[in-house]
Formats: sequence, C-alpha cells, structure tokens
Amino acid sequence: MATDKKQNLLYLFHRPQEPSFVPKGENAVAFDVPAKFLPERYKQLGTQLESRFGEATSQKISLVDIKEPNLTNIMRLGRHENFSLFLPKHQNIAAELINIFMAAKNVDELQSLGVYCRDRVNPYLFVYAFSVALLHRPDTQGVNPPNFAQTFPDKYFQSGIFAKAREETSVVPTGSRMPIEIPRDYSASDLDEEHRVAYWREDIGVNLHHWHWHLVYPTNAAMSIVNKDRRGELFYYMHNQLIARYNVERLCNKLKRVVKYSEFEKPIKEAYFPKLDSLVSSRTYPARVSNQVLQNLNRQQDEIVMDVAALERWRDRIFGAIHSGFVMDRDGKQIPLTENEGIDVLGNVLESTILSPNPDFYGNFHGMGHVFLSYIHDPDHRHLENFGVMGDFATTMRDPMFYRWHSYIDDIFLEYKATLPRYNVGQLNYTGITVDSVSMQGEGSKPNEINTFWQQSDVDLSRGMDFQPRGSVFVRLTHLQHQPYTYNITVNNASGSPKMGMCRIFLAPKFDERGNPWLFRDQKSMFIELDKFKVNLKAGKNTITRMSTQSSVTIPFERTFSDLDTNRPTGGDALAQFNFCNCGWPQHLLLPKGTPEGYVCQLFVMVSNYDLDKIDQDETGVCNDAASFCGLKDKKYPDRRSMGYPFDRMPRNGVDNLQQFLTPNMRVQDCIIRHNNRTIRRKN
Ligand code: CUO
Repeated sequence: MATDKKQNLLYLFHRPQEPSFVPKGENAVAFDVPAKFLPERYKQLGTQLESRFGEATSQKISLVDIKEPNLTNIMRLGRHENFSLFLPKHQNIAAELINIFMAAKNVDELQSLGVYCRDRVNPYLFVYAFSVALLHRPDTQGVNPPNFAQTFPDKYFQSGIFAKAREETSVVPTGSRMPIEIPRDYSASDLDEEHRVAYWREDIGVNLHHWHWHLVYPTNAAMSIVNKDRRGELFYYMHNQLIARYNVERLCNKLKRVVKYSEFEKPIKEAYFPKLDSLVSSRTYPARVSNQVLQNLNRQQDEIVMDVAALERWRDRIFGAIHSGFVMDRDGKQIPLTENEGIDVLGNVLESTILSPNPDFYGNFHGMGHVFLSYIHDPDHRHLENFGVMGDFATTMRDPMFYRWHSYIDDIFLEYKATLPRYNVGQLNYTGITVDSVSMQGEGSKPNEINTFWQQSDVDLSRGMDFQPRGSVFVRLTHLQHQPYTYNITVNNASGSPKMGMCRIFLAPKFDERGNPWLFRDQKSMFIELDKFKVNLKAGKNTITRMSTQSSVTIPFERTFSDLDTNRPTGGDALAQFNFCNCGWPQHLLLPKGTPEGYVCQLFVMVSNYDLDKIDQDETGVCNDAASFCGLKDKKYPDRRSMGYPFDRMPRNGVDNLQQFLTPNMRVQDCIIRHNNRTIRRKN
C-alpha cells in the first residue's frame, strides 16, 4: 500500500525547470535542500534563497544525507539541450542516470538523489530516468509518474498557446480563467493532402501512448529493466498495429495506404512543420520541407558521424538473417530464428536494444533511421539546429515520415513472418465451438452502425509551466470520439462440457482503396485489434456481451486527459488500481473515424482454445487493462500465441479471401462507421 512519504517523490516532477527549493503544487511544498546539495550557482546565495522562498513554503520535506553521485558524464548533456532517446550518446547517459536511481537503498535515499540530480541534469533526461526508476523499483510501486503532457506540455501542444496561457494566468484570477482553445487544424492546411490525418497523428493520446510504451520498454538500461518477456516481439506488434490503424484511418480519409520509406536516395515529398517550441531548449522543433534527401551525418556535438550506407548495410544483413533463418552473435555462433521465438530476437535486432545479439554487425537500423530523418535539415550541424520531431519518442508520431519509416520496419518483420509455416485448420479451429453471430451496437443506434464525432476536452497545463502567479490554466482541444458500444456474441459449445476460450476481436476495412474486395494476404495487414478476453463457455448456447470501454487495447479516457493530481485516489486499493499505467491506446481512438456516408468494415470475432492460449500466472493487479499493446506489469505477456494471431502469417494454401480463411469458431459481420462532422463538449 502506498504511503504519503513515497508520494512526495512526485513533487520532483512539478515545474521541472525550477529548482527543488522553490515551493511546488497548490500546497506550496518545498524540499529542505541542504547547502551541499545546491548546484554551484545557488550555493553562494544560500541564505538569500532561504529568506526568499522560505516564507512562501507551507510544508518542508527534509532529506537524508547521501554520498554525492558522480554526474560528470551525465552532465555532458546540457540543461538547455533537447534530449533524444534515439541518440546513442543520450541513451548511454540515460542508462547511467537510471542506474543511479535504481541503486538507491531505499525511498529516502532515492528522494535525496532525485533532488541532487534534478537541479543539475537536463530536465527531460531527469524526468525520463526518474520515471523509469519509479516504474521499476519494488519500493516505489503505487507512485504514479504524472501525465507527461502536463510535465512537458511543449511536446504536445502547439507553441502559440503558451503566450496566451501566460497572459491568462497573470491577468485573470484562478476560477475565472477561460480555457485556451487549440484549433483542430493548426500544423497545415488542406492544400497538403497528408493533413487530412493530422488530427490523428497529432492526437495527444496517441503521442502519450507512444511515449509511455517506450518508457515501459527502454532499449538501454540495466538488464533487469530491459529484458522483459517478449519485448522484441511486442516492439514488432505494437508498431505493426500503429501502422495498421494509421492505414485504416487514411482509407477513411480517402488517402492510399502509406508508402514505405525504403529508397534512401529518393527525395521525401512529405513535408512537416510541427509548430512546437521546446520550453527547455527555447528552440523550435525544426521543420522538414518537401523533397529533402537523406544525408550522411557529421554532428560532432551529438557524437554521430555516420553514412547513409550504414543503414543499407545493416538492412542487407538483417534480410540475410531472415532468409538464412538465423542471426549470428558476436562470437559467430548461429542463433536460429525459431517459429515462435524468432520474431522476438528479430525485434531486438531491428529496434535495436541491448538485447540485440550482435549490434556491431546488425547495427541500429530502426533507431538510426529516426536519427537520420530527424537531422535531414542540418546533417552536419552547420546551422546549429537541433533534431526534428522524428528524434523524440514524445513527438515522432506527429510526422508523416514516422509511418513511412515504420511501414518499412513492419515490412521487414512481415518478410520474416512470410517464411514461417502457415496455420493449418487444426491450429485455428476450436473443435465443438461455433460462433453463431456477432454484432456491435451503440446506444440508440442501429445494430452494426457506430457513430463518430468530434469532442472537446480540457487539460490543465499549470504543472509543467513555470508561471507566476500560479493556479490552473486549461487548454481546450478537439479530438475524435466514438459513441460507446457493446459487442454481442453468441457461441455454441457442442462439446457437452464447459470450456474456456479466448475471444479475439478485430476490425478491417471491407474494401481496398479502389473499392475492390481484398485478397486475404493484403487484408490481414489491415486488421486492427479491438479487444481480447477470456470467456467461460457452458455446454450449449452462450451469449457474450462486452463493452467497448473494456477493451484490452485501450486505457480509459480519464487517464489520457484528466489532471491526475485532482482525480488521484488517496490511498489503498483504489490507488493501486489507478496506478502507473499511462501506457495504452486512447479509448477515444479505438475506432477509426469512418466516413459521412458510412464506412464499411468487417468485424471479426474468433474464440480460440484457451488451453493453448493461457499463461499460468496470476493476472490480477495493477496495470492490466491495456495488455494487448503494453503487456502486464512485471508479468508474462498474457497470451501464449504469436502476437497478432491469427493474422500474423500468410494463409494456408487455397485461402484467397477472408471467407475462405474462416473456421467454425470465427465469424465475420459487416458494420458501418459513420462520421458526424459536429463537435460536442465533454462534460467535466
Ligand atoms: Cu516507437 Cu520508432 O519506435 O518509434
């Protein structure tokens, strides 16, 4: 059970650029910082600071003495630089800082180390490393790092709003302040056809999910943190689903599926102007104009000197591994890419993490792709420019190039998947179990017809911004939303005895870009997972109902958007349940937008044999509501099948379309997603 003392650690996330001795939060809590903890700059001002901030402080948190950690290497990243987890230099620095926090003997020591480091190291780096430590230390369970969009709103909200927010807070007293409205379209106009899906790419929930996923699955830290069950496979699957979801969204907006970025010498036609300013570096995230070409990198400051040819070399070696069926480790030993575990190895090779068996040989294909693209505007640092949004987990999903790049990564994984044995009928069917009917039904709507619309929600910005005077200041953003709905599934169990099954629900467009029915081999990559859950089947007829809000893919709306401080339960089980998990797809984007005329999709439901799916473990506990994309905290991935089953492989011979793929335990239902172009204000 969480204690109050542990919760004090959360004050370290408040206003990350202000020193720890400045009062934090509505209650004006400050750390009682001993003189030896103060950075050099403040040391000489010791007593003056005491009298200046002492009066404003209503509660002081005392700190235990610690041996001062050596931060020499970590401070090579300046306080006002931007921080990128794609840059090897920054990754190594982050791993070192995480290790310092992980090594603290207890919470008191962690708190002192936190205060000591916070006022010295780069604020983005601090928040990242401290969050990783809180998520992974046994003694800080129940301490939930705050919503990252509130700590660093500059990574999620267009820069224009900050001046307005400042004005609002200095002129208008708390309580009378008006929310600052962010228009739905701000990064481009409809002249740019890619802008049709900007509402999705720039969605705060999407970008928060991606940031949190990488926070839970770091590439470089202690082995105990990185080496999670099937993490390489989950890297493949979660990003595979992002691409599938993006493609469905594109089709709804009359765009073709995304074209993979694999020809590095060709100009990139997609431009992107992010309209984000970093509050830490006081610099704008650079834009990419149309028709730029990837360049060799020579950026001494970032310790990156690398030719584009390196990407091509790594790629060829990875394809070589796929087609020879093994990767080679550092000692030249072959590690076979086995039917079920090969994808996990390949995920770690491609990403690349410290689990990659041979990073010198297979390189850092995925990560350096991000880096090359993020420096395309200033490859040799002659303009002293920073990386673009592609260089930051918190912002990369805003850029159309994210999807082109990850589409290529996905293609490489699919090339591997195509080498695997196909599922035969026995591996798909569940003898005796028949799915007789499926439907999805929104309240007050016709069956199998779901409505989407725009919704406005308010988010409090005050925590991350160094405003005087204080108090809440809200931004009002507009995002896609769908009506809540229920699945109704009838299943017949003819086996004569009770059975257990895993119910797997997916959705895909019924037609391709040209309005033609799909070949199965293409449609299988368009299925987005909507839900997956265990079902008990009594002998005979069963009726299963399940609500859209229960999805194993999403986290609830409140967790994406609300001010966690205000809504946080105060302790006990409630806090434990609320805990941690900001990883998860946003519920408001569970479904694609659809079209005004009604977009035709195929709802697919399969009930598989739970005996072959189950993992023997206790799955109760915290953070278990978005397991499909995020796994279970400190547990095994709760499904023994290959991720993406049954759509993760090429179909058996003779299967050309979805209908031919079906076994009796599967069922398909046409449904319509209709977009209503109106905006509804969310009730707070
Ligand atoms: Cu999530 Cu490329 O891995 O951004």
